[in-house]
Amino acid sequence: MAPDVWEKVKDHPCYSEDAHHYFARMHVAVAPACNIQCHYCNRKYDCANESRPGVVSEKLTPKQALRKVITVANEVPQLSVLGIAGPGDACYDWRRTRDTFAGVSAQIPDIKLCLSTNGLALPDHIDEIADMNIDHVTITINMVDPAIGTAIYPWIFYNHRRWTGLDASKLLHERQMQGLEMLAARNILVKVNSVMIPGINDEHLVEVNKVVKAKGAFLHNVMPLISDPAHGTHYGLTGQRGPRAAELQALQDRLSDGAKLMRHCRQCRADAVGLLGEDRGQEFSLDRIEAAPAYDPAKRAAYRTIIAQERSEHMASTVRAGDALAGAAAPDILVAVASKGGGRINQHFGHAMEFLVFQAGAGGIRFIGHRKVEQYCRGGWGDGAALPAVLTALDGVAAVLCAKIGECPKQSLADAGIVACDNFAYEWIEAGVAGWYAATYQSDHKKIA
Ligand code: CLF
Ligand code: SF4
Repeated sequence: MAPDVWEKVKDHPCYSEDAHHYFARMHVAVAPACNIQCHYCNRKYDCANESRPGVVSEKLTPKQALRKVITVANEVPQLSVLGIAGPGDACYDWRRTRDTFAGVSAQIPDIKLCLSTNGLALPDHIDEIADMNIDHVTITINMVDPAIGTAIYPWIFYNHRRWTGLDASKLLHERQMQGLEMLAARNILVKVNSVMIPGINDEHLVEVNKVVKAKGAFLHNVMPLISDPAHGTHYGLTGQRGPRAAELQALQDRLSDGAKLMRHCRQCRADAVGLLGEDRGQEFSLDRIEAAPAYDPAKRAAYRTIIAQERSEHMASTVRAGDALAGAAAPDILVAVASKGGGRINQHFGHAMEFLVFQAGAGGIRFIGHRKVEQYCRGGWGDGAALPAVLTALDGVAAVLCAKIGECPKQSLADAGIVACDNFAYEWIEAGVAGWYAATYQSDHKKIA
């Protein structure tokens, strides 16, 4: 990767898979107005482009957002990115987006600014985006064929009127492509999010991937449709299903030659705070934070110094672990890892709300995604009723590596053909995966660290 690009992505938890072990993002819901309707969205809930459905606890004014960002920056040293990601559209509700970013970057100049948009209003704001040093823009592009768009977008609002049918999808498509090209021409990194909707655009996303890559997208993030009648969306109410984990993975594997793929997306809430996969938003509601906090850069600066050293050790360990497996005469298997960040196997099985899944084999070790689960341990006791769902989520996984696991869940996993192992507690993830793999499949295994 070119050094100037690495400089932009190395601390961004979404644009760099490695960074997501160490750095956190926060979203502020300041731009509630939207200029299109997606069949997967009900705006009483978070923007499905960038979040899992769930009510946004608070919509904020730019001033309230600044208060919240300063508080989080003082309390969460991992914070590196401020994102505006719904509900609503950051470019359509531009004045609020611009005022929020301007206020925050005046106080915290090193924070990265990141916005997410459906793209319709994007071309109108490219120069301001460039002037504000916004290096990261996500456009949700679900189709490059407007005929397919008619099954996703019932209407758009553009040029003071509402458009429907093919006309609406054509306009949206043209504006998305125009915005993508304009950003790429200014060396602003564009991530394209696509919602995978089985039977509607799943096959078509192969073409989307090719087109957005050709137009300069840096990263492509294919996210599964989340569809539930309780969310009140058109798809939810009409029975449109989302893809299964295996379908998503199969599509991602087919796209691996196209635009670089993001596989660690957590479909965050639009008011999420913390590392990807954790959400500390409730700790920072307006009623819990000071009226006029002053920014103190000390904690973030100290964290960065420590993490730079940790990260280089982690990277060296990852290379060694991959080398150790290279050419292994054993099968490709999936290993799930319980981690609460920092790149280590450092979470108890019962505390995990998700597992990171790695493929290990002759090709080395490759992160392929995460599986969300219900937390098994509830304040000191195991919730046996949660285990079947955990086992379902771990379908296809050969082993679970964690910091600690009790005999009861260990036996349940064994009965399902999954080995649970805490021998690699607190090791780097890849070293632990390689160590377990070698001990299991390679008779002449050696310690890999
Ligand atoms: Fe937020 Fe999006 Fe910026 Fe990240 S999220 S605006 S690029 S800072 Fe990240 Fe969350 Fe996935 Fe989005 S994990 S939903 S990709
Ligand atoms: Fe909802 Fe976002 Fe689509 Fe607007 S762009 S309808 S807020 S998912």
